[in-house]
Amino acid sequence: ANIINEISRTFSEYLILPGLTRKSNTPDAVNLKTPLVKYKKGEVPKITLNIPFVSAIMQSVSDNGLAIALAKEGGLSFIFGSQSIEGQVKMVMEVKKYKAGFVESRANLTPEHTLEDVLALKKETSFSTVGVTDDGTSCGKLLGLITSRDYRVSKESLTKKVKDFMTPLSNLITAKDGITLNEANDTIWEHKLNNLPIVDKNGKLKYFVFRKDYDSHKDHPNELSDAKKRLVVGAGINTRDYEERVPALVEAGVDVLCIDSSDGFSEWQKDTISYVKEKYDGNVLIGAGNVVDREGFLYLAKAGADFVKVGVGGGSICITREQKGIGRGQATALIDVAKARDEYFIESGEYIPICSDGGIVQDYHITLALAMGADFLMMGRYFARFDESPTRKLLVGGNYVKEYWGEGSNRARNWQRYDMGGKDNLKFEEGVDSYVPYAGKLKDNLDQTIGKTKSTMCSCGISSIKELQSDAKLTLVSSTSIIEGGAHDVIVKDGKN
Ligand code: MZP
Repeated sequence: ANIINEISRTFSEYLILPGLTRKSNTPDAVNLKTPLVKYKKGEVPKITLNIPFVSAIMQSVSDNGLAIALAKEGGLSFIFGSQSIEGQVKMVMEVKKYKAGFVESRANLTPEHTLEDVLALKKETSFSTVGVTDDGTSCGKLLGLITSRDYRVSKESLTKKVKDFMTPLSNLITAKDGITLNEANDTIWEHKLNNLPIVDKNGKLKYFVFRKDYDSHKDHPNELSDAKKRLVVGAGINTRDYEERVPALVEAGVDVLCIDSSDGFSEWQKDTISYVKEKYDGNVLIGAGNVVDREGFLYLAKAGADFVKVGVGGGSICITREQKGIGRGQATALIDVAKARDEYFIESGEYIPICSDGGIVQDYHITLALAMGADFLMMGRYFARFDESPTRKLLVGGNYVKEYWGEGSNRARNWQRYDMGGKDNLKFEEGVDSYVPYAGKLKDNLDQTIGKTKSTMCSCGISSIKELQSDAKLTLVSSTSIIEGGAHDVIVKDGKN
């Protein structure tokens, strides 16, 4: 064997050194835009993310609900491919039909409000939607109004719907038909896509959330600027059924594909990329991976990948390293691949973005990954914790948690992701079925994470991801200095440490 003497390292083994913070280095001045797909020198990429985050191609992470929430914040989801082609197409279409260009506004309504009040409010605020029952009862008097349009619905159908959604109530979140049962903030359920009517535990209408047209495109969510005003969405594919899956996804309006595999340095991936590039004359975008070194990157780059994903075995639910003994510390893998990407750019004039996939635990790992050369990050555990992820919220040991399982677990049975060309079944597990701490709404958490990233960049006197990649100074840390980095030698009052 060829022995690489360099130690394989993870994010926690590094820290960032502060640089000169100029007065102009304010968080507002930090730009987190980043290319999603390759571009030629002097040109612009076909898709740019407003924030450098994509959600993992996993059943327990990326459905249409999370995809909409993340795209609205400027990121992108890859809808999981370990499902039927029809199921995946439906999810992509749900995202594409969501009309970007709406903001949500809340109007407080009590059961005492009359229909006239509601209509007056609608007129006054130019809200575009309002719900009214067929007999003209005001929504304020109605138990659990579900309509999200200006159409009328019968009381019976509403009552039935409400009953349907009330039944599974047992401190759980249940995603059903786009409705999420939500115990947080003492609400019982809310409409997942439009967040319209919110009722309290007794079924009384608490307030109504309306949607309103944007009047400006400032701070717009991640949507294609080609005038369609549709949110951007990706989809995971495999190297087996792509001749059927890809045309269906393209027809559904998917913006970018990604081959989902635990080990992407393979001829199967090359064939899949060639098929997509040839069939669509280079017009359909496709990322590939995962790889952990220069050779893997160059192989996929030359095969025509629009971006390359980096990481084997670093995912929070992943046991590939234990099961197969393959992988590489995420930091070392990323640094190696980023170097190859930069050299390839100089040689070929083609910049192929790289995505660091898996292993982000602390928010500061994000800044480290970007500094090490990642153009964007794929995260599973991070997004699985939020209301918008597709899994159940449970009360376990007195704490709220959400379910999160790996694609290589028996639960997901995504054998295509681990396929080595043999029979169609998963021979051994490469992932676990787990819980992650419930963390609330995606937007609230993302705002905080972005705030931290920008703050670190300001400390370094850096205002863009490109600068971070070229100018940040990183240092290795000893295990003793890791202890120094937390609260130490004090008795912390809340007793947690
Ligand atoms: P993390 O953000 O939870 O640390 O890692 C998410 C990544 O783990 C995914 O994007 C994917 O590459 C990888 N993954 C998904 N399922 C498994 C598995 O079952 C896995 N082993 O490793």
